[in-house]
Amino acid sequence: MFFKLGNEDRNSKARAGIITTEHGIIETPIFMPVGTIGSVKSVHQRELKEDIQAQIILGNTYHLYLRPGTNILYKAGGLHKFINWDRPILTDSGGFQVFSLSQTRSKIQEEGVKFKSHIDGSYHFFTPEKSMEIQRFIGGDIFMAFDECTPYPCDYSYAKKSLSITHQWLQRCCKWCNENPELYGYKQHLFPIVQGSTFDDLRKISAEFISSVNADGNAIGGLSVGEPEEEMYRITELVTDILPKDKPRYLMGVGTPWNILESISLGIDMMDCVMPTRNARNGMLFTWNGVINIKNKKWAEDFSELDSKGTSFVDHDYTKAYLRHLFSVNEFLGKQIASIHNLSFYLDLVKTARKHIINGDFYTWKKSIIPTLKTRL
Ligand code: PRF
Repeated sequence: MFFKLGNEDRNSKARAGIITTEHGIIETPIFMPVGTIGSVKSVHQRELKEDIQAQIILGNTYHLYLRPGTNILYKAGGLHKFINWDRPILTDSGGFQVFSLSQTRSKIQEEGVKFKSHIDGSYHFFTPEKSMEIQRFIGGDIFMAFDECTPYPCDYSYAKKSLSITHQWLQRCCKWCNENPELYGYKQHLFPIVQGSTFDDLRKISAEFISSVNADGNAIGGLSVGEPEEEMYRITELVTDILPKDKPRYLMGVGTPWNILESISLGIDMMDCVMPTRNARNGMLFTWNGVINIKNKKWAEDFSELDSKGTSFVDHDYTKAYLRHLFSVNEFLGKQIASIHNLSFYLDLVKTARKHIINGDFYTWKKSIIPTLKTRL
């Protein structure tokens, strides 16, 4: 069985479960570190596994297709072998990155999307079939349908037209997958993506259509793209109320520690975001006591350990004053320490949330902890 639903919280829609893939199990709710181009930026695979205890990481079709390309990935025996990561991998389909990174406005047609590489300006054309083919070469345990993530704000007529294309693309993805088996001898699970911007009726149509495909898991896209947080929560709940209960639900590109807890509370099982790593590289640390900007002068002579409640070795081996120094002289090690810290915190956050779901007190715990998590230290 791919997903086993375990405890359900009585006072919220939070649930604990287990996903089983051929590269190992994933205990949900889970946060998935983003490893866009075959590396979680500035973190070794060994640290990811042993220290951060990541259970699954992400890769991106758009980036891996441009570099190193499918030929090298295939010769390596797939992404797991290429990067020496033997736990599960999920790949995003490329659509979202095409829109956010391509040099010119990428052109979407029913057939697919034309885009200009952000690396050398060369032109490329992605179709749902092409995205599936690249994701077969990458060999992720979970891979995503090709979709369009609508921008925010988005007018109704555009969102409606875009949704219809995303749904047609899903059917083409499914057809291609049925006709083209896996390359590396293990199963890849295709997740379709609900879109529909912030329009209730479109989201409802999309969630019903996506559910009817009967995939092993389902995703919610098109959120956390600039809309107010309340809108994001409202749409997430509307969609999780429709998606099947016995399949994992993945909210794409979310978010802050409090977004993560609120999403879990609305019935989300999987999340990913560049925030813990990207913000770490800019000196922002998320902790159980609140948010720290380590570049701030106030830490210059603070010789207390980085995070007394932290689970990672960096939290106890280094002081705030030392990390601030590393940032002020722009040493690589500063970004490395901050990234390991933030990812360890995010993984600890979802692990603790899971414990509270199992204990039956998730809702009160979440409510009491969020104001502290948001505090600026
Ligand atoms: N679609 C895909 N990937 C995504 C998104 C989406 O809508 C988002 C939106 N937050 C992040 N990553 N394919």
